[in-house]
Amino acid sequence: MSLGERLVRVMAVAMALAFNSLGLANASPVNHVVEIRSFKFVPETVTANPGDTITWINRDIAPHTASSNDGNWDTGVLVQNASKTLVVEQQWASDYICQFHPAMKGKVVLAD
Ligand SMILES: [Cu+2]
Repeated sequence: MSLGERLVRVMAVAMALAFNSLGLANASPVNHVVEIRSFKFVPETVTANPGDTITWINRDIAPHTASSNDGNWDTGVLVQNASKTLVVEQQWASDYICQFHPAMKGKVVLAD
């Protein structure tokens, strides 16, 4: 994990704690799993709260990415059976694609 990623993660946790202390969020962070199979994101749509994590796992032989259309987040290249976990942030609501196969589409929706 790079220093930047570490910082983002620490800030996300700090924000989640701040929201919790204000009573704005009552749920514990959830890890959502998206499998990439046969050139599809499964499930295609993830509904998450800031502070939750999403793990993408590539089950295909071909390499894939999960890359937000607005450029806010990116898993980087996932080779076969590789996974990447990212912490969901407030500005994450976005469609996303695989950079190698732009016909592959997914979506992150914020719960609130
Ligand atoms: Cu792909």
